[in-house]
Amino acid sequence: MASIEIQVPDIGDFAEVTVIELMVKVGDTVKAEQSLITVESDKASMEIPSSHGGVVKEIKVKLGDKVKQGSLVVILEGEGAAVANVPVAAPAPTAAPAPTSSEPNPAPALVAATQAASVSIATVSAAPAAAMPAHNPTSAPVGLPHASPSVRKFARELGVPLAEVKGSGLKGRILESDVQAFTRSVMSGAAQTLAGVAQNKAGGGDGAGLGLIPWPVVDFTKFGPIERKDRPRIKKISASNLHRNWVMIPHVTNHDDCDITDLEAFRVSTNLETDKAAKSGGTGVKVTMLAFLIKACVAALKKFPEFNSSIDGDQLVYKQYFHIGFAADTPNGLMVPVIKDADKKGIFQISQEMGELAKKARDGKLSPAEMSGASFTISSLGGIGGRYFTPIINAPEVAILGVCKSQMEPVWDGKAFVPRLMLPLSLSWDHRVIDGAAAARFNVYLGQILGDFRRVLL
Ligand code: CAO
Repeated sequence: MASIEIQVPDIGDFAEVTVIELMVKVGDTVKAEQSLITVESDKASMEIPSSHGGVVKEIKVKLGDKVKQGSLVVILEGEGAAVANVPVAAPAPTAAPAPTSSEPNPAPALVAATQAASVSIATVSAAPAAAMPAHNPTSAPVGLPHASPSVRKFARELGVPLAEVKGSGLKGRILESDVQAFTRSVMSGAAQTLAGVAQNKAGGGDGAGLGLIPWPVVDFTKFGPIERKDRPRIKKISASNLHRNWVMIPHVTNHDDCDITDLEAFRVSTNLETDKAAKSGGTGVKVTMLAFLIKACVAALKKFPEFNSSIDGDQLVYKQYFHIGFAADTPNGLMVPVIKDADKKGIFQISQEMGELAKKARDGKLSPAEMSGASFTISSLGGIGGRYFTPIINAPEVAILGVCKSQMEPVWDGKAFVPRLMLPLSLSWDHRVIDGAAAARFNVYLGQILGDFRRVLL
């Protein structure tokens, strides 16, 4: 093994430059032409490359040092004869490096990014380019980011908006470690890019995060009179949740019909009894179809436990509790109160709690605790109308049941068409957890229970 001294080459017009970045550390293996340090004059920054390959034995400069042509930069341990004082080639300032990682090695040895070059880099970064991740900053950087060409290239390859990265180097210079830290914090959700913030503000998103074309910006007044109103706070919160759930969960919806003729007759007769009892001092709690649906879903969730689960990394969390959320339409927007421990409650108790929670929701008085902890949700449009719809799963749940208005329909009983009250069901499920066959079985089983509620006891 021979020691090889790497020195600052002829750097043209610059008598003395400052070391602003160390790009290797002792023990690193470097290749010939790999950049070792970045230096800066008042006009340009340059990377000093190695003339040889080898392992870094000693670094002879530190941040802030003034160096000039011939200054010793590092000592390498490498194969072959020791080559001392070999000047690397003269600096060859280039324009902005090509925006792809396949750019040729900078020849002959030095890459200088002048301020003018930086401008063109910034321009390239802001425009979508085929070979690099699209980044659409919503505001142009004020003052150019202070970073070496290699850090710019690194940021460009990752699609990191350099103007948004805080530099920890000398005079706020952005180092490779700053770009890495920025990327880590965005990936972990601790920070957001300006483009991400704008996307959230837009509600529909600007499409940049998904690689979509931008959301159309239309001057509606060109087409007719308009009125603008602020979106209610609850609608904005539920919009963000719905958008995330729609985008992140691979939804599939299975539609089915079930026969609730006997159940509805039972419900109506029960309510008549309740009315009579109320007249002589009874509780007067009216039972609703939704309460029966909650109870029937609990039975189906017990039979198909993956519908009562949540994804947690590589694991599936099977909940042994049955807290059922139900969508409630309120003047302020959609709210989802939760019936806790529905498996331990009877139809009357569930109906009563539902009535109280729905009223609180409409009055805007639901507490966060009353809206949290659901393991499955039901969205019923039965009191309104419609046939089928595709409900959006309420993350981190993995399924939701949509119910529409029951109708009398002619059903073939093998000999004749008979009038039966049919309830349309729409079950949306997360295909990462549930398969189509399981979803079809869930709906069939639910239909069997609603068709003959005695099955709940089995
Ligand atoms: N088929 C036919 N009729 C039905 C029915 C069904 N599936 N479900 C309820 N009904 C009837 C009820 O029997 C009731 O009739 P009566 O007054 O004659 O008894 C009437 O419709 C009104 O019921 P309701 O909607 O007030 O009560 P509910 O228990 O069915 O629902 C609640 C309560 C809070 C869920 C409901 O008021 C509500 O807000 N629904 C909308 C939910 C929603 O917005 N979902 C969409 C979410 S996605 O945007």
